[in-house]
Amino acid sequence: MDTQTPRRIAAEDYLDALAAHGIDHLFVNPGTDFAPIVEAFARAARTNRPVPRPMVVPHEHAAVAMAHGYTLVTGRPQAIMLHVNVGLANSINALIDASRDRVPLLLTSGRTPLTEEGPHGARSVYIHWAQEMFDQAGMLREFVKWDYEMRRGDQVFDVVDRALELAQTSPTGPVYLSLPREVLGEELEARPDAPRKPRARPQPPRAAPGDVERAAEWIAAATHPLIITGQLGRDPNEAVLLTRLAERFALPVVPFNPRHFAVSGNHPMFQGGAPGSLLTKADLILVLESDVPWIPSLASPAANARIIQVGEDPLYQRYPMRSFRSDLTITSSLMAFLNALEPALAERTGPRAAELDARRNRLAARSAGLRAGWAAEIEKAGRAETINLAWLNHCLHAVIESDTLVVNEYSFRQEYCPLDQPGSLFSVGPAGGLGWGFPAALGIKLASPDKQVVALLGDGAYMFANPTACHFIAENQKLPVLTVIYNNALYGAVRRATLDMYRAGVAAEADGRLLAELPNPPFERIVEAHGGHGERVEHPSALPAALQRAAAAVRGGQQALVNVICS
Ligand SMILES: Cc1ncc(C[n+]2csc(CCOP(=O)(O)OP(=O)(O)O)c2C)c(N)n1
Repeated sequence: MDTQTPRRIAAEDYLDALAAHGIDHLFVNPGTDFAPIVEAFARAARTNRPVPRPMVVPHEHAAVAMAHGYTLVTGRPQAIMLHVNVGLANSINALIDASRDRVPLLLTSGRTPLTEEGPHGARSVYIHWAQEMFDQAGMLREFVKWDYEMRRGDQVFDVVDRALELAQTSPTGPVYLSLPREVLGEELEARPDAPRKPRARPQPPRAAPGDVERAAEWIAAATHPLIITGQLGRDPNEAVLLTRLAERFALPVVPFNPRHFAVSGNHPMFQGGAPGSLLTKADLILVLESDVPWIPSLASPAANARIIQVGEDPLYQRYPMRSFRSDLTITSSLMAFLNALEPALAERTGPRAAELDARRNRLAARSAGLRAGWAAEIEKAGRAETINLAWLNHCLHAVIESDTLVVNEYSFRQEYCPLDQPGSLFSVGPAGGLGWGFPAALGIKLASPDKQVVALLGDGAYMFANPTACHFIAENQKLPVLTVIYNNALYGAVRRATLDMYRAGVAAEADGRLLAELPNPPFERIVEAHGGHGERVEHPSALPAALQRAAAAVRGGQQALVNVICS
């Protein structure tokens, strides 16, 4: 036997299996459980075998959110490996975001060695006893579609196939695999070289023709239709198709807490992010991939309005409670539904062109009125002494280019900063686990190195992101992102919630600020410590130039942060 060639170990099969599934990156935060993975990467480098690129991310939350961002752009799931139960625990906030955002990911962590002595890889350090759990996956089972433990080295390919086919099957989402180090380190018998044939996957669901006909019938018969979107636009083609339908059939669109670009803020059918009177006046509401299409405690559709809900999992089966009315519930991918809806609607609305023209004009006038109001707000904001949300968004518009990708963790508004490109917006998922925006922006930049990536974050959201870890990655992995902090020195949402519930309460005497006020440190110096360009801006007139300088630094390959002190 050639003593120079060590026997193949299961960790090598594991990396091969990931590569065979098109996984480009393994985002890692390592520990004592990683030795076979390190060995497998070293062996792959020596033989030039194609394996995913390992990237050390110095916080587990950031590792998962980076993978999340990367997958949003590419559509391809990535893999993450963390250190046993403790590293895994650090990632759960980001996992909840990915899960509720239905992002397919392969989340893995080591498992402390099972054996106390004996086999190669048995326990060898003090922590190996206390890190064992009765049910390591139990802490995250609710947020994954499937979990499993790798039990045999010769089963690696089958397990990885199973994990990734489930993650990518509608409704898509994260899966979890635990990897005991003895199993990863198992020496394998030679395996046959025959190429593995990929297993056929089921297609995303398609609306039944009868349901499309009924939906078209109802939409065509409506006088005051309304479309509410949530996740629509993850596939940019959905936004293209929706825009065409909205225009052709005079359908107003309200992207309500949108996660992606659904329609341009410049389009006359865009009616703002808050439905206002459109919701209560509508006689037909088409809900497209929205888990929460309105807030019932604030406003609800009229009793006689017909509601159609469409989505790949329109009941949101993993939500314990959700009771939005529906008269027609359709399980379908949006592309399949909208493509089928267009001809069905055309057939029914053909003879009513004049009626549609009148509605189109009415909606365009409404939209122009809204736009005039937003412009007036911006104009007033520019004359103020302090910066507000409208002014920040407006100034941001000047640095947004046709290929810019905007990452939003709370403060972005198309009303003041209209976008034009489908696929240009990525917002924090519906669970709102904060800290997502900065690392997601890094993953988005990793997936789109030639595009400008701008992350708009609250000061709270920025601190939840483990900013030092994120700036470290930006510098270390050469991922220059422009981070703009809407810094109100406050957990604004917490204050609003207090005032909503206790406007006449004692807490209101302190303006609801108790537990919501934050210190206001010089965040711009944190980026400087990582080789970046930092700016602090306090006056509205100084903001445009500061953003331009920061954008120029990013174009030059430097990460940048603008700390915008807001009212
Ligand atoms: C991980 C996590 N912890 C706590 C919260 C609760 N929370 C919701 S909004 C918010 C305030 C966020 O502050 P900031 O990002 O500055 O935005 P602002 O509300 O001031 O606009 C907090 C703490 C959360 N959503 N996620």
